[in-house]
Amino acid sequence: MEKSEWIWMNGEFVRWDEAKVHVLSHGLHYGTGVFEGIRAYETARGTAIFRHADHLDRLFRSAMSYRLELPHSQAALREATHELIRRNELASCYIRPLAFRGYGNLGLHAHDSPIEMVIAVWPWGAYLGEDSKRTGIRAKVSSWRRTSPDSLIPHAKASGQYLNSILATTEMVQAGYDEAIMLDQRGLVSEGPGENIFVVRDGTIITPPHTASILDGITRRSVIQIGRDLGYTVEERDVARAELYLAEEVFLTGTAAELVPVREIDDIPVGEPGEITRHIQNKFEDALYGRAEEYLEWLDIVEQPSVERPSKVTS
Ligand code: PPE
Repeated sequence: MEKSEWIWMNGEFVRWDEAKVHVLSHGLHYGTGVFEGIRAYETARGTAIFRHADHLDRLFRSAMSYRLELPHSQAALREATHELIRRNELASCYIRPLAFRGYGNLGLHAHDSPIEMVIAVWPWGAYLGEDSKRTGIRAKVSSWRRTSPDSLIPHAKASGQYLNSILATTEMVQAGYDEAIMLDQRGLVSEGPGENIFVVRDGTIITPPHTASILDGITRRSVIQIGRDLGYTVEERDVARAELYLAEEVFLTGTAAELVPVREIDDIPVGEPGEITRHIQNKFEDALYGRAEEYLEWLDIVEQPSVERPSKVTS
């Protein structure tokens, strides 16, 4: 990964290489943490954090689900993130806030360990490759089922839960594909290891519902709204595995991945990125880069301090 200079850690700005934890930190042993993945883009109005408030809301809901009382307010975290981006002088970046049980006591009585919080920002290019956003990827249905809602909390973005995504990713890489698609405990389509999924059938855009063990993706929400605003019918309903093969178009959405078309699933061609996928992808990119008036409210602009410019020397 590409380093930046500063990391925000428990209320202070520390050097990237100095942001360290004790090896007996609770979160390292049991995955007791919650996090977010957010992106900031360079726009004509300055660096803009996409749906920042929605991401911070989700962080607090994830924390609540696992009974983690976060020691900083949403407003304080927002301000810390703005300052961090300014200090690192980044025009665009990926933003990773993380709250975890730190060093105190090991064992399953988690409340004995204090909660630590960090925010890191760094430049991170397209997750599945820049080309894949244009040409599409090859996906494989995983043999690993997505975390079921009766043993963990798919709605929470919790550190330990990502072992499930890592099993699916490792299997998919070894088999030679670009990304995995996971089914839920019922055998219906759920999502990717780090993305939500959409299929297009008979011109209708369909995505699995909240009851299919998905993460309530913020890109998913944006795409549902953009799709409807563009006049498409968007349905949240269960998707059978075979519908992946029967679909006219399939695409994945996520903060890191953005919007990635799927051109092949289980070696069955879906085809080149389709018209509806491209239509939504273009509008979504306009929203990210501040080119869509109707979605400007999604952008949290990082204000730059006014710099005193030396007055021009005239001869
Ligand atoms: N499902 C999962 C399991 C998931 O991790 C993500 C985000 C999504 C759906 C899409 O959610 P959203 O980003 O709000 O649209 N995955 C994050 C972490 C990826 C990683 O490799 O780490 C991300 O995209 O930032």
